[in-house]
Amino acid sequence: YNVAIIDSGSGGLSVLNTIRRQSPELNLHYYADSCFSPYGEKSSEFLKSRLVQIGRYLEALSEPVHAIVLACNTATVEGIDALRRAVSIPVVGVEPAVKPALVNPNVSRVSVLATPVTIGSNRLQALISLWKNDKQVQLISSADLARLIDSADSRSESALCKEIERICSEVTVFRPDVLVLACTHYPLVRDRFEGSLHGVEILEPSSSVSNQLIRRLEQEICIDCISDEGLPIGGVTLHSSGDEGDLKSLHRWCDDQSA
Ligand code: DGN
Repeated sequence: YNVAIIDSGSGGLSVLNTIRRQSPELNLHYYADSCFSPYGEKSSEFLKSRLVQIGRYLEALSEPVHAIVLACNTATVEGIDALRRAVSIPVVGVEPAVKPALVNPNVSRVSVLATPVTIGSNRLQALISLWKNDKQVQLISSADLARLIDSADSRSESALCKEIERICSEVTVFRPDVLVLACTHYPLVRDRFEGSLHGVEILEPSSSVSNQLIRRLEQEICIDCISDEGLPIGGVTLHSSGDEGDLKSLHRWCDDQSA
């Protein structure tokens, strides 16, 4: 079975790596919209029209795609409905791991880190209001972090370190129990957050997205995706709206380098 995964750049590879670990038999197509990344401050109209175009491109691949994972919080907030209307296959979006953080009785303070679009979205606000009760929530937005993770050059490495330092000092002042990474790019540098934020649990949604994908595939096309021994190992194909260099730099975030 073929599944396509979309993100503005490399972020969705955090979701791809988890899907691949949980369901190695799936054949995965990864689409990075590198030519138009980052998505973090793009208009809603622009994101919708990009997603519709990408959805049509993926549906027209010579191997039929059975489901799409929109592995980008920003694009899910702005355009998942437009993408669902444009294609005839199931589309699974990504939801920030706010609920699992807030329903935990041992947690009283939660920081949420995301792009400006996600932080300002009604969807995130609604999720927080639904589960907040008497808990304290800190919202931190970064306009640059996703772009810096996408960039491979050494100049952006020092800017990346600075931005992570800025975020970690804001988080440290708030003293949360949990940090929710609400942009799929951020788990790719999870170890850097862990290195600076001792005692703060870090949550990200890639396992829930992967489980939701399997449920949708089972419901919609009546297949049994749960790995059986002897099933073939699927492959990964990388697609990008950018150039060769963008495709090369995506490789470094794939857990399985043969992708
Ligand atoms: N990975 C995207 C997300 O989850 O929001 C990042 C968007 C971007 O391009 N800034």
